[in-house]
Amino acid sequence: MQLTKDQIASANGNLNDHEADFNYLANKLSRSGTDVESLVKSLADFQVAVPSWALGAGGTRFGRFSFHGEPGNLEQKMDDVGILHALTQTAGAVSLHIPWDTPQDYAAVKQIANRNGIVFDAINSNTFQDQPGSKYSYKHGSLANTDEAIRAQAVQHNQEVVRIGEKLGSKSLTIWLADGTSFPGQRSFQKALAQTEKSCQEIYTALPEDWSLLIEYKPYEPNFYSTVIMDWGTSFMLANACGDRAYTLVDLGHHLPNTNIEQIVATLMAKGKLGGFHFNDSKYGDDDLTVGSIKPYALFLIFNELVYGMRHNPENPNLAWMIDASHNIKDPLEDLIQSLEAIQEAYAKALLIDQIALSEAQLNHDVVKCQEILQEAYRTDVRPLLQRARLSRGGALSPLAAYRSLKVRENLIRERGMHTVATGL
Ligand code: AOS
Ligand code: ZN
Ligand code: ZN
Repeated sequence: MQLTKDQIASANGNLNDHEADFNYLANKLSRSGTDVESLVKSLADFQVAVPSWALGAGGTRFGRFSFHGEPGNLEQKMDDVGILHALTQTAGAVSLHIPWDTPQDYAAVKQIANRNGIVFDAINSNTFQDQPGSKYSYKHGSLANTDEAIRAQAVQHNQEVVRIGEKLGSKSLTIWLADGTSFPGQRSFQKALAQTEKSCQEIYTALPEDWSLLIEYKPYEPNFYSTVIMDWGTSFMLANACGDRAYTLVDLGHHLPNTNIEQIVATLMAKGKLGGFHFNDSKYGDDDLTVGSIKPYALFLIFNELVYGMRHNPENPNLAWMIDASHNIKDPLEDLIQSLEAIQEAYAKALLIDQIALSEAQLNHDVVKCQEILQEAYRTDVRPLLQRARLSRGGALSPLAAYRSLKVRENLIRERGMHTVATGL
């Protein structure tokens, strides 16, 4: 199924209310010196990758409740991203996971991507599960395994993932490792780190010249005593040990409670080493909840640093943005629409911060003013700007309302059936 611009325009209906809301806000912002046109353009240009594993109902180890009309293969997953992009105009990329999404027919997959205006962003390897047909098990680790042959198998898998990504036009490889220990004494921390560094270097040196390596960190889970790449410092160290095109990837859910993620972002960008970003939200840990559903102010503060870094740290690469969430009870497409909207909202509010006034207030040690400046931006209802950005590209006034009124899920069920199972979930 594919949504046409005409269908979306008809779902949009009359735009008079939008015009009134937009003009009111645009006038207000212009009076305080905001260039509204360029702000809307920045929003329209901002694209976030949808991971192929987010399109089906994910679930937890306690069960998985399938969602009707889920995609059953890679082509259908790409169609789903196409639907999201048509409605939101901000999901113009997909992030594949190998081997879950190894294409059978590259030409067909690329054709669907082209038809929907979707590019292939960072590609993900998987050495946290044993794959059918592989010789060794990753039960006791992959890139950090004590056994050289197992490490070699994991390195080769990553190289194979790069070859697949090359055929699709990806330019970066994301590594997330489950390697770690569940019990004290289980493994030497120093040896595990040294082996991981060596394995990462092997992967890095075999990368094509225009590729980069993104190293994700996570403090715990699935191992509950230690994770080899536990924090940004470890990832940063490994990236430095690899070379210029290796970077740290920040996943919002991969921090211990109350960690100041915005400061981590600032630190990494100052050193030109923030390469990728996984969006989600959480109450406790790596909950992978809808972006902005729990801590929208924290997301705004993080975006403030991202915006600052994008303006002031030219040595930092363009970031690979991706939503990293799974869903147990919501329609995955509706959830992704909500996440995409929350990302845009936080970005728009961060763009509204009066940076000149803020740095002046900082120099004057006017702490109250500093807070007021941030909150002035945060309290602005930026939704008319988001609507304008979407409409400027032929998207929906309200993606969620259009999704429902165009009966997308009902159509997908008609096409695919009630009980489908997405691969890799
Ligand atoms: C795992 O917790 C990480 O967030 C990964 O980025 C990602 O969710 C995983 O690679 C999906 O398989
Ligand atoms: Zn992640
Ligand atoms: Zn995660």
